[in-house]
Amino acid sequence: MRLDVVTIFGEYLQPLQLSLIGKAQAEGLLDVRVHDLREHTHDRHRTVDAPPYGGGAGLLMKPEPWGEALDAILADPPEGADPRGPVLVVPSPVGEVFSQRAAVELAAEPWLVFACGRYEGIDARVVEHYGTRIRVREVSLGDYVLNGGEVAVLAITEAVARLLPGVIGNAASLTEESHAPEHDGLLEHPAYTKPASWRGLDVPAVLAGGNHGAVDRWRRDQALRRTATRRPDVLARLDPARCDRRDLAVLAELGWTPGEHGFQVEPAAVADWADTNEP
Ligand code: JCQ
Repeated sequence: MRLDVVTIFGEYLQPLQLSLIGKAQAEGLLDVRVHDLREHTHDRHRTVDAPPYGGGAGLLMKPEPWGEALDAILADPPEGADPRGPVLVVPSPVGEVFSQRAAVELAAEPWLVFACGRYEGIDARVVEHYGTRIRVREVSLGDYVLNGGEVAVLAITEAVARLLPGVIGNAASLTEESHAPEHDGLLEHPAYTKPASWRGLDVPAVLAGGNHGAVDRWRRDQALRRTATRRPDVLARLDPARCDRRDLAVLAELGWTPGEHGFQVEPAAVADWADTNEP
């Protein structure tokens, strides 16, 4: 997979040389190329920013350096590129929320281009223009603001690259994790290792009891409870058809009832959760 990253802070992408992503690059599974946007300016100050039309705080990124930088990248496709070209990924607080599903979709692409905005963002015509030439995805990591797209690119790249064949040795560690479809989208159960007792806290006895059926059931209960309390939005989308009687009993105890497509709870629980999680 080829990844081109356009940024004014190339040093921010240095962590991609480390650990599994660095190893994947050394092994030729991944080809990451970082491009300095300022190489596509033509004034003595290498200007990439300007004030917004219509007024307002801060500066925007001018479109011309972006046009030159992205055109140069598009003119140099990797072997085996999709005829539609790369997907242009633009981290942005106003993008679609990034997810494991989006990571799986991007991992199926042979070529991704990332555009790292800074200041108050990039002139809107850049996304508008490239949207007529290639596939563009504006992607948010969540409802908070970063100083630029670079840290988002690190996160997205890690989520995508670890799905590539050969990047993670143990394929089971990919399917046994939170957000894997076979977990019905539930959060993962808590996990424990040695010692059996630590600072007065004991590992739940069922986990050391050797009864695999009981372990599976305990883990499912914990996953349901965790999801209900921490992510009511996720629990609301749980498919009742994938729940057994015990699941329904655990959820009923927490105030959740099955409906046509998902689950419902006393509205107060969702309001409480929003109060603590939304600005
Ligand atoms: C990503 N959640 C927040 C900041 C403007 C493209 O325009 C801009 C990009 C950024 C960087 O991304 C984020 C972000 N997910 O702040 C401002």
